[in-house]
Amino acid sequence: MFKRSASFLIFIVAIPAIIYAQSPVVLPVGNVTNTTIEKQKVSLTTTNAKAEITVYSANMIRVRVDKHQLRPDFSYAVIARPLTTKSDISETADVISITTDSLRAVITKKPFAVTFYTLNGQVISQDEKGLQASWVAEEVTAYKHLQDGERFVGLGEKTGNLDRRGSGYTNWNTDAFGYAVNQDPIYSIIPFYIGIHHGLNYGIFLDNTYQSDFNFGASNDRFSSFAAQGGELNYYFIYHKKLADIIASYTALTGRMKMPPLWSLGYQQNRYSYYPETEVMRIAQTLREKKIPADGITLDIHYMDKYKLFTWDKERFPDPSAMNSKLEKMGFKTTVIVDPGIKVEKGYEAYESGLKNDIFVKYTDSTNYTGQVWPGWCHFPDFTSPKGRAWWKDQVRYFANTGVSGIWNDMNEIATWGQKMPSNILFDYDGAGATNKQAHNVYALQMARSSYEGAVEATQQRPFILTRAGYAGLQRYTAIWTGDNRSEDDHMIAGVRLLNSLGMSGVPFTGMDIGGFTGNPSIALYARWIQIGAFNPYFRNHTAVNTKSSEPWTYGEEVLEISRNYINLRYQLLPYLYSHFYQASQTGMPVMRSMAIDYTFDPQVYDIQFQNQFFFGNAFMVAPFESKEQFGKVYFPKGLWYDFYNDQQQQGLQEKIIQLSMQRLPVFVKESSIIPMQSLIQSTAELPTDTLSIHLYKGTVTNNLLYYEDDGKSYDYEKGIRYERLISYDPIKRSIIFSSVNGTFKSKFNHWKLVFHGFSAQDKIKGTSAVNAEKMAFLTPVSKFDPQGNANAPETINISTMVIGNSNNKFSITY
Ligand code: NBV
Repeated sequence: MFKRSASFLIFIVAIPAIIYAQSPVVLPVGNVTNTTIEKQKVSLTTTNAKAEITVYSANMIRVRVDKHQLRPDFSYAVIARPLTTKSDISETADVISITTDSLRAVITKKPFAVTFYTLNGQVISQDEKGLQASWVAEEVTAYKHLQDGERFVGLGEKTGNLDRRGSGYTNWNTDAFGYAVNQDPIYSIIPFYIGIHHGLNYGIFLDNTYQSDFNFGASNDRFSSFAAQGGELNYYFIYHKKLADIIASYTALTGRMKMPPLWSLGYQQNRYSYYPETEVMRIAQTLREKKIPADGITLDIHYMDKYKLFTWDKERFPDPSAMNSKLEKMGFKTTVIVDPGIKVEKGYEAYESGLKNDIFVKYTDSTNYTGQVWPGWCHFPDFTSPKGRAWWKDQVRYFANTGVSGIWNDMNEIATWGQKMPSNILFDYDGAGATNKQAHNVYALQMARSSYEGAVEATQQRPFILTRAGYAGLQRYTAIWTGDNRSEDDHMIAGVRLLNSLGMSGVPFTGMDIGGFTGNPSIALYARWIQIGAFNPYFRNHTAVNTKSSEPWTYGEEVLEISRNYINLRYQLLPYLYSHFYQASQTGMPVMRSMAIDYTFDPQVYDIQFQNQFFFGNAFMVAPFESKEQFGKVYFPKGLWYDFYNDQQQQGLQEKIIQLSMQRLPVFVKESSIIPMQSLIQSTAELPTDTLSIHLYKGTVTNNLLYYEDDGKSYDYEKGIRYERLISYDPIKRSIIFSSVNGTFKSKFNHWKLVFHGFSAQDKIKGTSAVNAEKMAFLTPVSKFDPQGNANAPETINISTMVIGNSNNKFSITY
């Protein structure tokens, strides 16, 4: 009896292994047969593979597995090398354990499987028993056990809900004109996501440029998985207690953005296309006449001579340098679009020099690949070759020489008519050689890199670079926008989620076409969209050819006033925004933040009613609603909240129904916030008054802001020519401390006006100057256009203020 049941047991246990081993198409990694341990790295041989586990930092472990010998290490995304860090690696007959200061990885040998634990033994992530990692033909997949209640966020520019549980995604850069709000894939890919369960969160970055597929429990209740159609299983596992630190580690690995030019944070007016020159000047002039602050004008494909790159249409733009310098004098910078396709045309300079330098991507028989785009049949520069990049860098000088300040990289998925670029196109891949299957997803990243490096070399200033497609690490070179959305309410809201997801995937400089690219928005939709746009990192207004113009005056007087109100606000908030961009450049923390970053373990944040609420920097919580809604439900996370427009206070951990109005976007300020603001300017070329207003919101939690300034255009800040000052609010000590200044840049502001919100007379604020009682308003009341009506009443706030001279020394305010 005993004997029988024992053999029965063995039989049950053995079944999966037998099926696996006999499966004609699934090749498992298999059992570990050999181990070599050196310092922070374990190299393994298994039945069917080679593997390498490296401690990258105390919080990051890299796993590489391939059917072959591991190839030389190369990545377009990763710029960091492993940090020397304490790690204990031990081995027994069954397992290898790696312990760092913050996590433990245990590799079982039979079969090869990895589990990541916290130091107190909680499972963070583990390979799914029985499946682990395996190949089906060239496709490699890692299967991770789906944890109870596990959520997934991030994965870059992906449609869908904030919590991606139950969904699957494909990573393949795709031209997705007028995409549906649930379409996948769209333009850009970043194979990095964050998993959340049982009060823990971790990140996984699959650094593999082939098409990859992520499954977060779609069509199964057992695993989450990530797969690549070729190449090695090469992923980085990141563990931190806070989600923000996972972003910091991920961006330490793949790089952070540098400071953008200040002007690029202003309002940017685009359309497909503004031409001829008189039309461009009319737009610029009207923005100034109507007092709509703006910094950027963008020229779409019609500036070129028959869409040929590095040319100007001589009739439409007879003297581009003169036009750009006129614009510059009016406080505008010009951005031009570039596409990768170089027209095949004898005698056309870019074509001839491309041929001469042999920089185009090729078929396997060494002929140049030809595909069709705007100019007709084209060849495409190989941005994965140093030679191709050098050529492009030389070409983009052309723009710098005509006074262009921004380069907008479009169609770089690569988009071609037919959208079926063959697989047998060869790329240099920095010497390693690759087919389109491996190189496709990094083409755009390398194009943006070439534009960025070319512009920096030509001007020695910070350029504004924009891309449509990309890959992990794109933040090092470029801003990104979400392509050809539609003028529909759900697109506006889906756009918010796209930007939030990009932010959690390491990209802080993001925007979307305000008003929608295809079609025409209603008046109310345009108004709501421009309000939301004022709280997007990249404030881009754009529309397609054959649609209504997208300038703020197109939608009537009321919308013009509403737009002006919010664009004005954006310009007044530039010191706050700029400080947050500096934070992004130092820590990777995005400017536009999903609530999941700071309130990761609050389930309400993922509720579909509230998942679109986002933070703009540390202080503002924005609740975007569709323009047709009369009422909206807002979720207030833990803490105390102020209504931005009237300072009404609201306790957190509550939902509240609010009345909506076309004139006003619901915005709330978190308690203890510190918000530096300047006087209104019409463009960043204009200096604000020399008083910086610092708004302080009384609260119960400590908070600080690193206030930042620099010259707004050069890289001198990297040499210390910057102005940094930490402002710390401590409600227990009842103090606000302004640290002494760090850096050698001289602030634009000689006076600091401290503006106290929520403080009362009993608070007895004490500083170096007297306290005054004042009233203020953030918005100008919108006129009532009916001649019978009166103007709308302003929403005012009672504040206390104190003006102090700005010296570089430390000082404090107490209350
Ligand atoms: O260059 C024209 C457009 C541009 O306006 C848009 O922003 C890009 O996403 N471009 C795509 C080419 C194709 C438009 C149908």
